[in-house]
Amino acid sequence: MTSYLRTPTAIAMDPRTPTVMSETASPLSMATSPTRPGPPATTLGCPWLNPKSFISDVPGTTRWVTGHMTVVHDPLRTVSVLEPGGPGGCGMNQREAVEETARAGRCLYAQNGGFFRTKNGECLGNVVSDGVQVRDSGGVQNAQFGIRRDGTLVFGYLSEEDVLDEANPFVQLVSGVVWLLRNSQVYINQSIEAECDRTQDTGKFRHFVDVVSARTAVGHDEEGKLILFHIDGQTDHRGMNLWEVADFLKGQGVINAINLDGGGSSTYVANGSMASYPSDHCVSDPMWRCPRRVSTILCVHQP
Ligand code: NDG
Repeated sequence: MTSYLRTPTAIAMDPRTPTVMSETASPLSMATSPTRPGPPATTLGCPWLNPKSFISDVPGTTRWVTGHMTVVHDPLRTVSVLEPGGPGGCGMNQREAVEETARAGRCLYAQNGGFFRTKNGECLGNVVSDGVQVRDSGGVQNAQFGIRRDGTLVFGYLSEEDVLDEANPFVQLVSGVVWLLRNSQVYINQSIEAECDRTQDTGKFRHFVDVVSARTAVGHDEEGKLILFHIDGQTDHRGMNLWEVADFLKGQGVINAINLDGGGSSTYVANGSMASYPSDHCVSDPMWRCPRRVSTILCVHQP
């Protein structure tokens, strides 16, 4: 179903919440410095960042999942949506391994982000990267995650006017498919009704939701901290369906969350190295698994 939004219903997390440290950064200055200066990426002395790994059983099943949750205290200054391979990557329909894009962006931690057209690599949805509007979905309704110039975290559905707002513009914006949690409630059935399922290629919308697979998501907790989430899997065999992801995140105190690109695209990079187990078979020898070249990534970097 392709749907276009009439009334915006996104949830905004006000940055004035005391625990959110947000300093307004100029999108212009961010736009002009795509590569961050300074020493090689390291997590030493980053009290604003808390990466965790887990091996958890999925309630009610015999399945175990492995993954990562990365908690970021100051997302306005430390989280960027990056185009594949660097600025201009979406315009060239480029796809790149998360490790490569993360290296160029000097990311401490990174995971894959938005969906792409599998036939030609086209980035899908809205993309705003470090203050630069790269791509506009033209009002197609899918779950969004964005950060506005004043540090407000935005989750949910956006009208075209919202996306283009100039008073408090988005400095980062990426589109997923399925608003997993809305105000602490599972919002999957409503998402199936409301969203454009042509953004994903896993099959019918319901199958995309119900199948176990590797998954990637982003959300926030009640203090306004950003939560990056990733699990390993293999479509139909291992991982979680979206109901299980939503329950897991809810159990971790996540208030709003959206589902990002998953399956073979699910990748987590820590300190420059891939820390996830990809599900795509390598072309050279299918015995081995190879990271997929993907579209945008979410990058956690030094302020
Ligand atoms: C992954 C997605 C698929 C999407 C493709 C390209 C899952 C389970 O990447 O839907 O079309 O973005 O999220 N699979 O294979």
